[in-house]
Amino acid sequence: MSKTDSNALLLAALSGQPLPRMPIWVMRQAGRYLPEYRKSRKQAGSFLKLCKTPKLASEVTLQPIERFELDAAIIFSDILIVPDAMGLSLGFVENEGPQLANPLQTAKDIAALPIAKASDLTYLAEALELTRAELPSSVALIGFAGAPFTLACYMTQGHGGGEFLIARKMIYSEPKLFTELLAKLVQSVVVNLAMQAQAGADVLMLFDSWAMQVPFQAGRMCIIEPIAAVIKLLRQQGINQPIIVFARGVPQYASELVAAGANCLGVSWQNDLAALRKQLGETIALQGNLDPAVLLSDSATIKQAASAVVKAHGNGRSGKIFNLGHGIDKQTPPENVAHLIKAVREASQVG
Ligand code: 1CP
Repeated sequence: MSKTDSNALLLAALSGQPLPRMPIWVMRQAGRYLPEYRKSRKQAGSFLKLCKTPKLASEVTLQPIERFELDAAIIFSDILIVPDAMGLSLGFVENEGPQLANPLQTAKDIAALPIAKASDLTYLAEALELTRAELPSSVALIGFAGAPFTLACYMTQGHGGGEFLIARKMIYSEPKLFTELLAKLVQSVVVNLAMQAQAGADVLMLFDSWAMQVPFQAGRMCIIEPIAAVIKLLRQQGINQPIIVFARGVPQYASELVAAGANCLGVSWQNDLAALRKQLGETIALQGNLDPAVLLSDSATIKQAASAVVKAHGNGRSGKIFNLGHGIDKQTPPENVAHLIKAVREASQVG
């Protein structure tokens, strides 16, 4: 098959066209499980330097594409660059992870919070431009952002770990203030994603990685409405790229996310993709959902588990994209990704 056909593959899957096989990419495919990533990271000196230096971010984005037959590249960046651009100052503590130096503590902090400006994220636009110029036309380029609720979790707590109790408390004690914060994040995410679309991203993805921390009665306020607003504003600006929404661990919101305008839903590994397909009918593309733990096993196990996921996607007409159900683990042997890609190609081949 020619490379150009393969390019059509991820985008064709997103628009529900018939495909010769299922496209595949891997969440966090550029990262610590790759020795070449660890080398670039060491050379850059820090994770942030890697994110903020377009040439290095682009180099790292391309590494998994050079090594494996993947159908998409996801730009190397982080969801926390948006809070950084809003003045919270992102740092990275070795062996601990990302930290925001100025987390939001008072109503005044939230009132004073600016909307992110594209001019503070030009390094990301440049990284996308460099990457699109280098990528084979066979490979789609994915831009991404954190969804408003997940960003609010980090912006109130200042770091990962824990259960984001500050954000969860605010849902009950200061719902108006929390909604105000989410509204500012909607605007900032739109600025960021519109910029990425203009810089060459073929597909946009929203990560609501902590959606499962939302109490059920606040699902509309925290997840559905902010995501619907982001999609609506992007479409109003004429941004037509397909949008993948990965709201982790909350299949109960699938129908509402379809109604919100998502073109594809990412499915977590804990959730039943076949049941979701049945529930949603042939209205939308689904992406997922192999457990990343499978990639710590052996080629026979990978083959079996991969075919089960291909089967779960079913024989319907609507879009099917193979991926993990969350990010790849840093202990994954790289050769297991090659085994996975081979297994998915074999299991999903038509005819
Ligand atoms: O080299 C290192 O030690 C840094 C580890 C690392 C990497 C490789 C971080 C810090 N971010 C990234 C890259 C990254 N982050 C990508 C790369 C593109 C790819 O997929 O190849 C993406 C898509 C993200 C997005 C991201 N960052 C999310 C959403 C996706 C998810 O996994 O749910 C989240 C929640 C983050 C925050 C973040 N950044 C880094 C870490 C370790 C974390 C998690 C912090 C925590 O909650 O403990």
